[in-house]
Amino acid sequence: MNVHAPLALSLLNASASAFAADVAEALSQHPKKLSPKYFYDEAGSELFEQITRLPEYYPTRTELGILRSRGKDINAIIPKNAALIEFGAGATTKVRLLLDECDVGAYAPVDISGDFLQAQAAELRKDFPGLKVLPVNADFTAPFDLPGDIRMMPKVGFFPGSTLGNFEPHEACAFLRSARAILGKDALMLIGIDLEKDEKLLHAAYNDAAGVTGKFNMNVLVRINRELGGDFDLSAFTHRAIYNKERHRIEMHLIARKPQTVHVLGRSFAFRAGESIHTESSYKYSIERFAALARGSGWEPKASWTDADKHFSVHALMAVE
Ligand code: AVI
Repeated sequence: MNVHAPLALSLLNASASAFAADVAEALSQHPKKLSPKYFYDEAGSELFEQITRLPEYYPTRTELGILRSRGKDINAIIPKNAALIEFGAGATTKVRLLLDECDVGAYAPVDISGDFLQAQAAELRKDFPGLKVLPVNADFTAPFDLPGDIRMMPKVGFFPGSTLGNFEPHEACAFLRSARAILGKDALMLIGIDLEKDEKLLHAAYNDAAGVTGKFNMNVLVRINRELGGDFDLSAFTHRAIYNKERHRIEMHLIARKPQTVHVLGRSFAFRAGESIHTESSYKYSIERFAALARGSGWEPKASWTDADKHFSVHALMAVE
């Protein structure tokens, strides 16, 4: 028998019971609110990849454009033979742009999905034969140990995609502080942040004409039905994304089309017609507000780059002693 199987099973059970506990709490609250981290099962991750290719969803291609055009400037800032540590590991398109342009000696992607991580690492080793690829199987929002091989190398964190925008401001601050502690004292951090802009563009990006974002949002109900024995009637809910100007964030909601009672984990949860489950916030920053957040979280802004329309930004931060 594989000696790691019991550990893997207990981790699986632990994450299943965390999902169960969070859903039970989310559906008992007023207003009902669930963490966006539960979007990303296999189907949800695939739907997110589709979102990144939608004509209305500007963030991914705009950030890629910045990384492509500013590769030389980024290389000028980062130390030679650095270790690049990516927080979360999705498609490798973005990191490949950095690896093509910058003098990086090692790459350590950190992600909770071990299989996916190993597959991505194998591809990168083939394409960048001189690069040490050292995947770390861990939850990047909690403290984790860096691989011993990079202990003596200068560290550069990489957190693209404006994933920080899906954290509440206090969580964003806690993440940046934790990243500062993990990376150490002379570290740099490269981070992609979506910017405030015309509400119409934001609205279109999160209410796409093809309905992919709606499917992505609704997938969390599919997941609750499958994994927690839920009986959500998907046709009785609808996707809505609105811009909350005061709080500088797009909010995604699932709205009950009619009064109903849903059963999950053997418990009943009542919905009024029009009642919402708030499933995600996507915070949009100005350059100044992001710089203030960074300064309050152990980092000093060193440089920032945007596209010509100022839709998206990439920041280089320096760890403060
Ligand atoms: C992953 N994250 C940065 C995306 C965003 O734009 O907030 C998730 C997303 N939600 C709806 N569309 C994309």
